This record gives sequence, structure tokens and C-alpha cells, in this order.
Amino acid sequence: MRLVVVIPTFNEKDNIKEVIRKVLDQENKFQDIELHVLVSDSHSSDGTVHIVKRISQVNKKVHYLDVKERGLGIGIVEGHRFAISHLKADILAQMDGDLSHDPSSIVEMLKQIKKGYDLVIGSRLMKGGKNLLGWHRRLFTRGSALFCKISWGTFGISEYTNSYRVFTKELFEKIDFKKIPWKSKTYIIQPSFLYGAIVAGAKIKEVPITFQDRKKGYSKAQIIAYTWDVIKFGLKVRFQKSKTLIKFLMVGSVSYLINAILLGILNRGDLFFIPFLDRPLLSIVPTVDLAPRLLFIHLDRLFISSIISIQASIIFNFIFHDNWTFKYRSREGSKMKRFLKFNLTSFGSPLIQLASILFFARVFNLHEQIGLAIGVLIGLFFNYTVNLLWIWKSPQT
Ligand SMILES: Nc1nc2c(ncn2[C@@H]2O[C@H](COP(=O)(O)OP(=O)(O)OP(=O)(O)O)[C@@H](O)[C@H]2O)c(=O)[nH]1
Ligand SMILES: [Mg+2]
Repeated sequence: MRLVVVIPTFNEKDNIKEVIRKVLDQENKFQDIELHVLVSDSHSSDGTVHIVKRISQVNKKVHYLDVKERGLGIGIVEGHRFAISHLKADILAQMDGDLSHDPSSIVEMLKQIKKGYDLVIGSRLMKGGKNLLGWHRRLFTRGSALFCKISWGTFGISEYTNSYRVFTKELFEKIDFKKIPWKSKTYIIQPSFLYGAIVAGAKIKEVPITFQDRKKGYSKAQIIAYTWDVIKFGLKVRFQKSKTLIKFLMVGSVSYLINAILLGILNRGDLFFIPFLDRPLLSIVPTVDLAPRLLFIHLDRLFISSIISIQASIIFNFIFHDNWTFKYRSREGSKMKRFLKFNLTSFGSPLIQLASILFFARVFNLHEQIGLAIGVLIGLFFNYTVNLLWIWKSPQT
């Protein structure tokens, strides 16, 4: 099996030789791994290129790739692509080119890949991990990890902004880079790549590592711009995740309005609680005292009006959920089956609404709009849960 360790660099002339040597030293710790090093350089101007090329001439396991453009994401993504297409990598690793990452940690990380994990993250924030950067950088690391956890909803992962990772070629090929801002000039590739891996269904494991402050060379990190990108990315993820719920609530709200307005006009001639018509639209239907009964149900004006307004809102709900809210998900499975299931679940919510209107009106003598509002809320929750758990099961982000 071939492992390619991709080292993104920009002006690392003081470090790169030692990093390469230390990475190559790891090879004899594995029996069945052929280890290659690929320096993925953004056209360094300090001579990094000459150093790496010189080494690669004497050691065929060391390679140099000039990605030409600046950007850590470009270095990383183009590096891995090259490792797969030209170096026939089975397993990919990445670490910084300034000795902040201890190359010997790769041994434990690789062990986890062999155990069946798709992605192994070197974590400074889990038990046993250490971050030896200054306090403001530590604050950034912790702050962005907390922000990512909350905005992505991934509480099981501790580390988001560290570059030290090992993963399978299969995982890399599954990640949708169209949805990742990998060409950005900040280091947003680090959390966004991780998110892409999560979406691709990666089995993830973290191992503790120690992050050293660089001893030589200069930092290229732009912490403020990076923080801003982490916030933007997190909000985007949150919005994507909530989109279905937001749409569901929007359709639900409009359908509630249709329901409430119709009920008012039909039963009382009111627009909500405000008088609107001289008499109710259904004035020909008798009220509860004079209405005929079917078993224990009074077929009165309130009952008929409720049925009509609820029906109208079901039709509205159905059209919008099927063509908008769950459009993406609803492509799965046969349309007929979905249609039948949708109709079945559409029953639950109006039944709850009807029961709620009648219950609060008859038992507590409350205005039917109150019963309807309570019924709509309970029904909405019920419908959303059933829709997600039963009809459109597949997780989407
Ligand atoms: N290919 C490529 N690599 C980059 C670029 N910018 C930074 N790097 C590399 O990415 C790694 C991390 O960059 P650093 O400057 O060390 O960033 P940091 O680790 O957050 O900050 P310090 O360790 O404090 O310097 C190093 O190997 C850099 O050489 C870039 O534009 N292109
Ligand atoms: Mg560094």
C-alpha cells in the first residue's frame, strides 16, 4: 500500500529539508507501507523549490509539485489530486511544512486507518493533545472549534482547524469540492474539508497530537480573515441544515393563515377576531344547538367550517411540500408510494387540529381560533417528525 504525505508549503526553506527527512524516517515503522512525500508548493520565492528538487533527484520517493497559485487549500487539494493521479496513492496524509506537526504521530494515525476509519484527525483539543501556540492562537483554535461544534451540530469531534490528517483515497474522491471553498486564500480548507468528509459519510477518529510553535521561518496565517471565514462557513452549514425546517415552517405558516381565515369567514364572518362579513359564509348551516348529530358528533356550522378550512390547507400544504420543501428529498422512491404516504401523514395533523378545535371549544368554551392555533402547533410538530422519519428519511445537508 502506498501512503503519500502531502506537505503544503509557501516559503519554508528553513524547515522543509528536516520535515522531509523526519517523515521518511517513519517508513521503517510500518511493514506494508511504501511512503512517499509530496511537497505541494505555491511557487515559493525563497528557494524551497531548489531544496526539494535537489532531494527528489536523489530520492525517488520525494516529489515536488508547483501548484503556482497561493492558497493553502489549493496546495492541499491539488497535492492530493496529484498524489492519486500521478503517485498512485492508496492512503493520503497531510501535515504542515514547519515542524509544528511531529511526523512520528503518523504511526498511530495510520494504525487507525488500518482499523477501518476513513479519516483520522490529529487533535490538540482532546485528552492527551497539546497546543503550544501563544494564547491568542489557542483562543482562536478553541473558539473556532466551539463555533463549528455548535453550528454544524458535531459535538463528537474536538478538532477543526488543524491540518494534520490521514485519510483514504476513497474518502477524498467522495468529497464534493464544489461545496468547499478550497480556493480561498485563508485556511478555511481545514474545517471545510472536514465538513465535506462528514457529509461524504466518513468514519472519523481523532488521535491526540502535540502542536509545536514554529521555530524557523514566518507564519502565513491570517487569523482575522480566517476567523471570519470560519463564521461564514458555519452559518452556511447551519442555514443549509435548517433550510428544510425553515421551508416547512414557512409553508406551515401560510397554510395556517389560509386555514384560520377560511374558518373565520365560514363560521362567523370574522377575519380572525375582527368582524368582516355581515353574516357567516355558512350561515345556512345551523349552529350546535339546532344541528343534526351523527353518533356523538354535531354536524354544525363549526364542524363543517373546520372540515372545509382544514381541507383547503391540506391541499396547499401538499402542493408546496411536494414541489418545494421536500423537493430534493422527494426524488427518492416511487412517486406513488410517496404520494400515498404523504396523504396518510397529512391526515394526522388535521385530525389533531379538528380534535383541538372541538375540544377547546366544547370543553373549555374557548374561541375556536385558540383551539385551531394549538392544534396547528401540535400538528406541525407531528407532521415534520413523521415526514422526516418516515417519508423522506435520507439525511441531507
Ligand atoms: N501550498 C501552500 N502552502 C501554504 C500556503 N500558505 C501556508 N502554507 C503552508 O501551510 C502550512 C501552515 O502554514 P503556517 O504559516 O505554518 O500557518 P500556522 O501553522 O497556522 O501558523 P504558524 O505555525 O504560527 O506559522 C505551512 O506548511 C505553510 O508553508 C500557501 O499559500 N500555499
Ligand atoms: Mg505552522
